[in-house]
Amino acid sequence: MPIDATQPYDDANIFAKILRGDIPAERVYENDFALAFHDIAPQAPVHILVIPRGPYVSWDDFSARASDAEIAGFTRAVGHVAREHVGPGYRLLANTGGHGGQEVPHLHVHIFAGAPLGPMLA
Ligand code: IU
Repeated sequence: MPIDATQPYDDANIFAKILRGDIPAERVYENDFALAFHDIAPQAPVHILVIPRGPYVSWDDFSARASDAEIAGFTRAVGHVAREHVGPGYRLLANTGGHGGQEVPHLHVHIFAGAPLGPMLA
């Protein structure tokens, strides 16, 4: 069920639990501001999610409230994973809110790679 991207942050969400180490994830990379791990149901040969450590529901929320250091640290983490762990070429995606089809209410950027991906929208 897609979420409302304007809802308050709920720290019982599944990615908050991964960040706390309450449930496992196949971690790829982390820095002070972000964590990257393999998606549990990959939609490409390589499918990695990058999430900020801070409590942000969506891209809307993160871009409005996060500090410059958080935005820089998160962006650098996405870039690091894309450069070092995938390729050649990749796709970034941040589903946001209802029409965006966002399911998990903690901001995540999908990195898809590992094969030619074709056109984005059917
Ligand atoms: P979405 O952008 O909110 O639709 O993507 C959520 C993603 O989180 C989706 O690709 C799921 O497979 C993935 N995921 C996960 O990796 N681990 C989980 O425990 C759950 C969802 I729940």
